[in-house]
Amino acid sequence: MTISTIGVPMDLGADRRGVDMGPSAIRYAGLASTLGNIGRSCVDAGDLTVPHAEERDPEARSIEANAKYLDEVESVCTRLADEVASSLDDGALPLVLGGDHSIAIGTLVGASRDAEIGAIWFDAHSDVNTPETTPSGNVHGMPLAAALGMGTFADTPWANAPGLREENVVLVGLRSVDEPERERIRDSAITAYTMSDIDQRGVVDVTEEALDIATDGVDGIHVSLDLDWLDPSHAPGVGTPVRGGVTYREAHSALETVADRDADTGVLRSLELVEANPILDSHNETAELGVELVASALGKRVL
Ligand code: Z70
Ligand code: MN
Ligand code: MN
Ligand code: MN
Repeated sequence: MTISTIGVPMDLGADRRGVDMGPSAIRYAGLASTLGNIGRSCVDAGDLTVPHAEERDPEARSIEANAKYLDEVESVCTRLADEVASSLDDGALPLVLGGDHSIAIGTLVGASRDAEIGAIWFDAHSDVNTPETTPSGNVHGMPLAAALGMGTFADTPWANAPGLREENVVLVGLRSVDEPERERIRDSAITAYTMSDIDQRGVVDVTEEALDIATDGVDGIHVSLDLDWLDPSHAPGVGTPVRGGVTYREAHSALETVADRDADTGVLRSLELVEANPILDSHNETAELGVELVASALGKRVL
């Protein structure tokens, strides 16, 4: 299946600037040649146009409070959803390059327009804040809540992923969860695995179970990979590094587990790599690691 790359140079959902250069850094790290080397054909759809912060007013919000640049996020995510849906229509696998994690709203909406989907969220954070609970106002802390229509996102149909149900959403690798997010996860049907679960059970066991849950009764799954999922010693180029993340090998093992399941059942529908920030990185190593992990998810094998 052809991979259709869509760049989204979005930094309006996060406080640290520079993540808008992520798509360039990921391409520069050799994405196309790496995918070619593992025998995957790849078409690059280029980047969506994203406004720059300097030309916008962060206070111009479409929900009364606490979601910075939500109007701009809506505009970009609506276009992204169309791009993702049309890639899927063409029989391709969309690979969305961020940008901050707010773009996942568009990816999830597009990926679930004509299908029931599950989602696996590899991330240090749970990203289920809403404008009522956010400590920062940053939309990259809200995309899952938005896609699931939680809180005031019930009133923003553009942000709700039509074919995504809480029962098929699985968070993996959590270590930074705000108190209201903790309650929201407890009160929901979302499944969440913390770093402690990975410590105790191993990343392959946890990922296998995450796949069982995400794939249950759906047409396919979306895999969203926030690079702050990894320990900052391996992925320093992210806006909000949190110590105690997965190691280089654990990350590869998890994505190889996804690839194995996909080889057996063809369940992987869409993939997303977000939060690479070249300004905070050292010699593009975080983007390079991102490319390697995408290759593992798409079936790279040593032998
Ligand atoms: C916090 C918030 C977040 C990524 C930080 C942080 C969220 N829970 N997500 N970095 N990728 O502001 O909502
Ligand atoms: Mn910019
Ligand atoms: Mn995230
Ligand atoms: Mn994160």
